[in-house]
This record gives sequence, C-alpha cells and structure tokens, in this order.
Amino acid sequence: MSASSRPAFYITTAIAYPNGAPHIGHAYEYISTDALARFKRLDGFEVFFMTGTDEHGQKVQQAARAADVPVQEYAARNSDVFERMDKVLDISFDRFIRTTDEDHQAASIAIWERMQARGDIYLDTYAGWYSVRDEAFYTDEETTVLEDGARISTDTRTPVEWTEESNYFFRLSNYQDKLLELYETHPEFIAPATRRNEIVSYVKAGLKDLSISRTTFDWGVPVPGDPAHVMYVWVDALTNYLTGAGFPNTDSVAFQRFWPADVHIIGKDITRFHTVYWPAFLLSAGIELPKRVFVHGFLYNKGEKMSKSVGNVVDPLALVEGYGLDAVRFFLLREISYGQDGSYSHEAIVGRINSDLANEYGNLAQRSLKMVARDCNSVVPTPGEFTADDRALLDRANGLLERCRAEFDQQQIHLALEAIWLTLGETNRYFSAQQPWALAKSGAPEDLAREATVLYVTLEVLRIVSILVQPVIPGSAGKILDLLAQTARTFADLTTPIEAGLPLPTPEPVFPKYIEPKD
Ligand code: ME8
Repeated sequence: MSASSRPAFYITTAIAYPNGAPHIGHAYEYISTDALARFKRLDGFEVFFMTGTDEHGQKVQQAARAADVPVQEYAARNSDVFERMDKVLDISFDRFIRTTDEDHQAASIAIWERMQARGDIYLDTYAGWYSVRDEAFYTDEETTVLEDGARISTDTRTPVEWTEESNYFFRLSNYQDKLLELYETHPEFIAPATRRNEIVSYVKAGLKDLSISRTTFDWGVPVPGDPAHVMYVWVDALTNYLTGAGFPNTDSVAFQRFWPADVHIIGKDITRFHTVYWPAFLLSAGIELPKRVFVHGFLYNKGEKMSKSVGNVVDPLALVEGYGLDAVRFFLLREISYGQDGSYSHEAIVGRINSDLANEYGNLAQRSLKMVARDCNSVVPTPGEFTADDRALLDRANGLLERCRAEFDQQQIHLALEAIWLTLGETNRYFSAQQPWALAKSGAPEDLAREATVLYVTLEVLRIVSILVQPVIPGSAGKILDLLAQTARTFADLTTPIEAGLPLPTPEPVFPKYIEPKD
C-alpha cells in the first residue's frame, strides 16, 4: 500500500521541561504513547508520532541559572538526555521537537497573529499569583497561605509569587460557551470521563481572560511587534503540536495529512492547558481542533509521590538496567489501568515478569517449540482435523485483533493486554489438558498425529499473540516471531495461519525468570 492510500494518524506526547533529568513518569508517558503509535502502524495507518521538549519559560531559565550554565546550552543539553532516553526505551517517534527549533518559532508567531487578528488579544496590567514550578497563573482564591506565611497553589502545593506587569491577555472568557458546546457535542474530546467531568465543572464556573505574555524575563518566543514581551510558555508549548504538522503552511502535505491530531497523550496535571486553553486558542485562530486528549494518571513509587527530597525518584534507565526493557514496558502497561494513577514496586515488577512473561508466555513458547524440535524435525507440524477444543482456542485467538483494536482505540492498553493474557492462560490450560508429551511417549501413529495438531494449534496461537503484543514489547515479541520463522508481522498478516512444513530455528528462552541477586 502506498503511504497516501493508508489512513493517517497523528499522536503526540506532552513535551517535557528539560529542567532536570527525565523520571519514570516521563518514561511512562513515552512508552504508553509508543505502544499506541506502534499499534496503529501495525494496523495499516501512516503514523506521525511526535515527542520532544518544552525549552522556554521561567522554570527552565531558573534551573539553568542554578546550574550556572547559559540557558540555551542548558536546555539543549537536557533535551539531549530526554532524546537519548527515548532511544533506550525504543520509542518509535517520528520527530523529536524542541521548542527552540526554527520552524516552531514561526508557528508560534503565526498562531499569535491569527488570535490577534481575531481581536482576542489585548494589553492590560496583570496582578496575581504565578507559580514558576507549574508555569501557571492563579487567582487569590486558588492559593493558600501556610502557617509560615508562605503562599502556595492550593491545587498543586507549589509556591506562588506576586506578579504585577503589563501583559497581553487572551480573551478566554469569550470561549466559555463554545468550549462547553465542544465538550457536549464531542464527549470523546476529553478522556477518561472523570477528567471530562472535572473540566466541564471548571469551565461552567466561569473563565477569566488569560495572561499570555511576560516582560520580567526573556527566555521565550518574542511577541510579534512588541519584543519587550515573550509569549507565555504555554502558548508556545501547545503550538508545538501544530509545528509538527507543518503549520503555518496549512497547504503543506503534512498539514493536510496530519492535522487535526488524532490524540494528544498527557498527564493529569496539565489537563486544563490541553482541554481549555488549547481548544480556545485554536478556535480563535480558526484552526481545526484535535480529536481527543487522553489523560493518563500519575505514577507513584510504592504509593508515594516521587520527590527529590524524599529521595525516591527512580531513574528509568536504572529500571531498564535492572529488569530489562520489555519487562519494564510490559509492567507499566499491564499493571496500571491507563487513565488512572498507578504504583510501582520491585515486588510488583518481579511478579509480572515471573508470572505473565516467564510462565504464561515464555514457558509456553519454550515448551512447545522444544517439542517441535524434538518430535517434528524442527518444522511446523501438519495438523490433522481440528477438534472442538482446537477450534475454540483458535477462534478465541482469531478474535483478539478486534478486541485489541477496540481497546486501543479507547487507549485501554491494559484491557487489551488482559484479553491477550487470558487467551495465553487458556492456551496453557489447553496444552496441559492435551498432554502432547504423553502423546509423544505413546508413539502410536494416531497419538503422534494428534500431538502434531496440538503443537500446530499452540504455535498458531503464539504467532497471533506475538504479532499483537509487538506494540508493547517489540523486542521480545520479535524474538518469538523469529523462533516461529515469521517475517509477516503486521495485523493484516494475522489471517494467514502459520505454514505447515516451515523450518524453525533452534528454540531458545526469551523471557527468563527474575532471580533476586545475592548480596
Ligand atoms: O508539564 N507520573 O512538562 P513536564 C506520570 N512542559 N506522568 C507524569 C508524572 C508522574 N509522576 N510527572 C509528570 C510539562 N508527568 C509541560 C508540558 S505540553 C505542550 C507541555 C507527565 O516535564 C506530565 O503530566 O512537567 C506531562 O504529561 C509530562 O510528564 C511532562 O511533564
């Protein structure tokens, strides 16, 4: 199929602030978005998957100052750390955008000018609370004064400082009704539904105009026509999604093909920016809205919030080093219900490695492939007539694509994995009940024929499952497909059963059990 005859799919992650090293929450967002992107590619879509870093703003500038490094250099250096981590995590991004990229400056200026032309930008004096950590403005009512007199954002518990400056404002208040109409007519725009409900209440309570420029620092995109101001970092940050699609050239092939984005994947702390500000900016600029914003939960270390002061910030690369990449990817996507908060611990990760990967999947592959090597001359055996049990299992495996597609379309990755693992469980029960090893031992021709059928059915289920789990554990699923001598690995290939007589390589274990290191 040529690229243009395939349907397009544009998916993004949030772009991280490069004000420090990436943590496991970042890794979680990239791995989950990567699984969604890979699924669509295997399902025949032309996918454009973008991730990157959000380099501007006071937060990054302050971090650079503290490190005593020029901000540009500091942001670039940390950005590289994120990009390198993505590579280690096998994130299949098509572009790693940095908001200091030249085309991004042009896109930010263009969206600003469109909003201005619409009459939605005006100059006024801002007086209110600003949290640098959140890069967000808060009203008096949204802050709390602590016992020691310090003031914080009530919601995010970050320090706020009084800010008074001449700022450009965006007429967000003009968009209250239009946003409510959007949530009403497109309930799928915000998912999960709990997030949607929160945003609907928030917008119903009334929207104030939003300050969208700053004059007290200069690390940002200059406001067109008034370079004493830089754009509020969120105006420039959100626009990255348009830059990736070729904006402001709306006639470009990229824009025609990929805009509007199919889904923005973000964490729960930035829902408001993506589901209130972003659609309002786009409505003002006369640009089509993204189809969906999916909000994932936060990851906690044994239920505790990660923080540098508690000393429980986990380096994702250390986890990969300790457990293996696919074990970490699988754990995060299987253990945590996507869209809800989740927790990770050594015990939980080891549990998933040993029961789901080593026992249910790896062991089934290893046992059946070894029998094929020993009893069937290392070629895929020719099956006899299928029994009702064989057919039930094959039907179940053949039904998995539809089920997984439905779950992935709703970003319910964990439910797709659950369905796959239930089928693996069923296959393990089938394998034990059919006792192919006893059939081999008997040696009677009809028993050997039956053994061949049982092994054939098992290999066929393994083929289907391995094709379907590639988005989540690409490396190890690929290894099992190698052991099954399969080169046809897309979802379109699912309907072509494994070929009897196909020579197989020498089997080797793919999912070792995790054994506690001795100290
Ligand atoms: O918010 N668990 O950048 P960021 C799961 N630059 N996800 C987490 C998390 C955790 N513990 N902590 C953070 C920004 N995240 C902006 C985004 S987009 C136009 C601009 C998620 O580096 C967070 O919710 O603070 C966000 O989706 C992403 O990591 C980057 O966070």
